[in-house]
Amino acid sequence: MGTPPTGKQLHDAYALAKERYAGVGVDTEQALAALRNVSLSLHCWQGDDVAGFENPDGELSGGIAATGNYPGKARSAAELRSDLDRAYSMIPGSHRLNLHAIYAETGGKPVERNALRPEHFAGWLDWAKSNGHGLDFNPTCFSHPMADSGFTLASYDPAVRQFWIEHCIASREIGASFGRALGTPCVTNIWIPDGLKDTPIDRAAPRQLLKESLDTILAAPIDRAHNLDAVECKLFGLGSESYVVGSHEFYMGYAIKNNTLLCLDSGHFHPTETIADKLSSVLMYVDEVLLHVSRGVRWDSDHVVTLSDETAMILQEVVRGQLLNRVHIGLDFFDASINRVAAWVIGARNVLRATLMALLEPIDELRELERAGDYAKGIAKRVDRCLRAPSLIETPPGLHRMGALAQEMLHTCQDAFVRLDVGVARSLAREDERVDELEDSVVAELMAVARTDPTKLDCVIYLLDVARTLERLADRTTNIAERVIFIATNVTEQLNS
Ligand code: RNT
Ligand code: ZN
Repeated sequence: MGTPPTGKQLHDAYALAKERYAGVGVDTEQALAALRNVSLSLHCWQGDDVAGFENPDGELSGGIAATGNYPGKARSAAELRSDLDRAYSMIPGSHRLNLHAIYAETGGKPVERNALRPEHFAGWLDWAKSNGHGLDFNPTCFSHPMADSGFTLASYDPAVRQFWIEHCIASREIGASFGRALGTPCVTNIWIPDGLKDTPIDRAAPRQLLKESLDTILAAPIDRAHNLDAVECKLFGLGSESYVVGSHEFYMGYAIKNNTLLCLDSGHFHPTETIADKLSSVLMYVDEVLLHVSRGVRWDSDHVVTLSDETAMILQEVVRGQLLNRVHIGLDFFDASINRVAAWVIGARNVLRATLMALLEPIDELRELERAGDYAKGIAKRVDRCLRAPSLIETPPGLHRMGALAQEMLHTCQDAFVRLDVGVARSLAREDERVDELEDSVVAELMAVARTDPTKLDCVIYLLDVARTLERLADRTTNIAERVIFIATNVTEQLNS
C-alpha cells in the first residue's frame, strides 16, 4: 500500500487546504471544531451479529440477517466491550453506544425481557461512565419465542401484546436510568418486525392494535432530559414483504401526534428513495429525528456504511439544514463477512468523513447561486412565452443593459468571493443602483408601449417580469458580496439600499 504520509507532509497538505478553503470563505478550523461535537451512536450489535447474551446460539428472527462467518465474534459482554474500546480508539471524537435489550448481563440466570431492569445493565453503565460514552437503548422485539408468529406489539393475541408492551415499558425505564446517570438523554427506539409475507384482508386492525400498544407503552411521562422515545418505520422485510404494520406513514403520523422522535433507517425504504430527502419534510413536523445510517444493497441488507453518494447526501442535508442538534445519528449494520471491529470503524469514519465534507461547503454562496440559476430559467421561460404572444415588441435597450450588468455582477461577486476582496465586493453597491435605475426606465418605457397598443400587453407583461427577475439576480450578487465582506472583516455591511 506504499508508504504512509509523514507528519510534515500531512501538516503541509493541511496548511494548503486550509488556505484554499479560506479562499471560498470556509474556515477549516471551525469545521473541525464542529465535527468534534458530532457524537455518533455506535450499535453494539455489529460486534456479535445481533446475537446478544440471552440466547447467543438462538436464531436471529424478525427478518433481519447478518451474513458471513468471519472469525472473532464477541462471546461475552467483556469481549464486546473490549472490541468496542478498540473500535472507539480508531474513531476520532467522542461517541455513544447504542444497546439492545438482549445485551443484558443477568449473571447467568435467565431473566425474561419484560422483567429486565436497569441493574441488568450496570456493567454497561459503569463502562460508559468511565469511558465518557452516552448510551442509547432498544427493546429487542425479535429472536424470542413470543415473536415466533412474526407479530409482537400488533399481535392479535393479547398475551403476546402484553408481553411486548411490558418489555417496551421496561426498556424506557432502563433508557431513563441511563439518561439520569450519564446526564445525556438516552434515545430509546422501538422497532418491531410485525408484518406478513402474504397480503392480508385486514390491513387496519393490526395498525389499530399497534397504536394502542404504543399508547400504553408511552403513557407514563418521562423527563425528556433522560429519555427520548423513537419509533422506527420500515417498508418491507424478509417475511413481511407484502405488509408491514409499522410503515412510514404509520409512524410518521404517530410521531407527529405523540411528539416522539421518528427513526429513519436508510435501508428501510424503496432502493430508489433516500432518507436524505426526507429530513427537511419530517423535521417540519417532528422535533427530532433518529437516523439509522446503513447501506442497503438491493434490500435492507445492512452492509457497512461507505462514503457513498447517499451517505454524503444524508450528512449534507443535516449540515445544510443546521440540523446537527435535532438529528441523532446512529449506525445500523451487521456485517459478519469482514472483521467486526473494522466494520464499526469503517462505517463510523465514513459517516464522519461525510459530515466533514458537508461542513466544508460554502453553503450560503451555493444557495444564492442556485437561486440565481432559477432566475435564468425563469427568464428563458418568459422569452419563450413572448415569442408566442399575439404581437412582438422591440426589447428596450435598457433591458439588454440590465442583463449584461447582472451577468457581470454575478462574475464580479464570485471573483470577490474567491479572492475575499472587500473592495471588489463593495463595488457591487454602485452596480446595483445602476440596475435599479435601469429597471425604472425600462418599466416606464414598457408601460408606455402598453398604453399605446393593447395588443402588445402580453409581451409587455413578460418583459416586466424579466426586468424584475434581473433586478433580483443583481440583489443576489450583492447578498454574496455582503457575505464576502463579513467573512473578510467580521462586520455586517448593507450593500443593497
Ligand atoms: C431492523 C431495524 C432495526 C434493527 C436493530 C437491530 O430492520 O433496522 O433497527 O436493525 O434493532
Ligand atoms: Zn434500523
